[in-house]
Amino acid sequence: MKHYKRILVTAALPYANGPVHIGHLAGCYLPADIYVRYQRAQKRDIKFVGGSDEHGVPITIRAMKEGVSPQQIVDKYHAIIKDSFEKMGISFDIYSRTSNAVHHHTSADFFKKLYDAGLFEEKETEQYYDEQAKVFLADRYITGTCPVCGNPNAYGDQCEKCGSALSPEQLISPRSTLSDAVPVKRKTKHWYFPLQNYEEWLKQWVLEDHKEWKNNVYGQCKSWLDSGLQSRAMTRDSSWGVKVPLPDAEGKVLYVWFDAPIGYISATKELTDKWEDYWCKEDTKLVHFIGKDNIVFHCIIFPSMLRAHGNFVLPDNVPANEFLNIEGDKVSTSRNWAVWVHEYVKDFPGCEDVLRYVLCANAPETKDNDFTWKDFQDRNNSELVAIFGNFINRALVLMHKLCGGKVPVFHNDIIDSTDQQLIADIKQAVEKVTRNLEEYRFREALFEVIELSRKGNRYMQEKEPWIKAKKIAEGGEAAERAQKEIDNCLHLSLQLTANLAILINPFLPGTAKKILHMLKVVEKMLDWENAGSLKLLSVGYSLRAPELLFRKIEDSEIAAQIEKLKANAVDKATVAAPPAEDKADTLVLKPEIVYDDFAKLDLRVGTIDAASKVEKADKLLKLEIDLGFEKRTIVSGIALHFKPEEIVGKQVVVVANLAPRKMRGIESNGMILMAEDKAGKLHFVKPEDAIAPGAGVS
Ligand code: B3M
Ligand code: ZN
Repeated sequence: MKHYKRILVTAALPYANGPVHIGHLAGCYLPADIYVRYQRAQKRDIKFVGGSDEHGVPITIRAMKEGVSPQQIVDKYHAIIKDSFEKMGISFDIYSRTSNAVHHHTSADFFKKLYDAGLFEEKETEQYYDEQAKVFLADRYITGTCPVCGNPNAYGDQCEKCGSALSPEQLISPRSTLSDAVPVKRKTKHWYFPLQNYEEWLKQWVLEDHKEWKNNVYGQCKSWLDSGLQSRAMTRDSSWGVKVPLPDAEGKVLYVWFDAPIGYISATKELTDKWEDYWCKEDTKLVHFIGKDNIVFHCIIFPSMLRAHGNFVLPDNVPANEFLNIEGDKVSTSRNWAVWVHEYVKDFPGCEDVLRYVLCANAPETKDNDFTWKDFQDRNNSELVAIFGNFINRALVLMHKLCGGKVPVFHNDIIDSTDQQLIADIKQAVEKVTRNLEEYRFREALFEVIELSRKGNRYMQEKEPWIKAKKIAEGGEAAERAQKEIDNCLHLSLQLTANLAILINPFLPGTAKKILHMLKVVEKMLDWENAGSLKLLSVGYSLRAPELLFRKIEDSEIAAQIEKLKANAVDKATVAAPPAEDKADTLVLKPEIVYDDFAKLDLRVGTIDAASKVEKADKLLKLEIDLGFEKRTIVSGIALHFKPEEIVGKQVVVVANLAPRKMRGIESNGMILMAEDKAGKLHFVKPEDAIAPGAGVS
């Protein structure tokens, strides 16, 4: 193992075009924070940097749609995001933003250095431009008439009516979907970074030298490298972003994925004059915490940029998590299927540690995982309250009752095997927690801490100090012995409590603080080197009265959250996936199912008899579908993709046994299957030749 002198931890810079949800926390901010708090307790030289990613197309489009400036958008969300992190105890040493001047300089200089070294390819291409919105248009932002079938609403890359693959050039009378203006062709020049030149080096560096990376990370890198890398444009035509630092680059900015990771460097610069120690010295351990959709950028593209630049260290590890689903469904910001952090902290004040606990205990470390409110409640009530909190509370209450409010002496002469077992358990737990934390297995580490408190409860149960207390009244030798046994039990239980404070601190820092307060000890006690010690509290020291660490969470609170989630969600069928711009392709399948799961679906061919817009719902169409044996009303979220009159007569595949559901007051009886292409456009799934409606599909 390499010896490192200092550690630099980064957590992905969230886009400042919306608030953060619990999936973000579970994906990278919480694990990063746990790791950092642990390393700080180890007294290592560590810095934790983050900030908002304030550039990129989604931000400019959002600004355009809301009729405000991009700066107004990022100002708003940067403040909300920063506040959410603070409230949740994500302890960045700096939380910066990429619209800062230092970042603009740093990323422009980075680009210039690669440019001067001749490491970019310059290419000129022709692209459609919207003169009104003043932006170049990606294919999916252009519509026009299909040259094949005459459909007036074909997209720049495909006609949905006849299925022809198109390019924007082929559209008759093309229009911009942003402003409805007629787009014009413009030549545009961009600078491409030839990733293929780094392929051989990457294969060695990732696939050979970093076999220890998590399977999900290593696997994704391998599949990118196996399919071959290509040049990637590192500039965009836009007025929002870091200006390309070249004389002939008016209206060009750096591609958001070029500048954003350099934001880690800029933030470190802002944080400390010694930033070069962290970025340029080989004995720095650089760790990027990210979600799985950012893997290629952090493991392939950014390292290639760093290598091309030459002055900087490369990441030692990129412990990316998978996704956290909510109540069985993928988080979707456009559908508002999410638990927002700024709302959680308002709804559950004082329960920040509970969310930290649940998200870590259930972290999507190796596969996608599900957050449910029921699980949240169960983990709080039956783990935090009933095990961890209960043990500490018992230890303190009994100490006050049976030992006069002071730490009792430990009588070595009567130590027994139960005591010895507990002592061994403490030492072993410390080792396991430490190893798991070092190796980024936060779930397991947390599990070991809770296990240890469970053992504390068992110990107490076996020792039964409350029964022994009855003997004291009897007086004599038996009473003396009983008091000694009580002393030993509570002495060890209190030392265990102090140890639990140290071990839980990286995960639940607020809880660790509360324990410190009860034990009347200073924060220094939380230093990791104290973990495993049985001399953390001195004999005769008087402690405060216990206060409850966690409160019970009631059924009504959970019901209210589930209700809120469902009420605020836009129906799934009504929203197409957000544009895939600035996202890596996800190569990951849903978990395997058995045939029986599939066989539960009753799929039928239907014919659309009628279609009409649903009032006050831009995205919904009300469809009357003929299933042969009956007619059905189905509400479908395809209105942005199809005009009602275009789809009458089309055949579709219907999920015919889906439970009915009300949308905008209309009962929808089933749903229709649609395929979604990369650009987020929808296509009908239908039999190749027209057949009688009602036919089963399997
Ligand atoms: N803003 C993408 C995201 O939030 C991006 C991360 C940048 S990290 C340098 O998924
Ligand atoms: Zn067509």
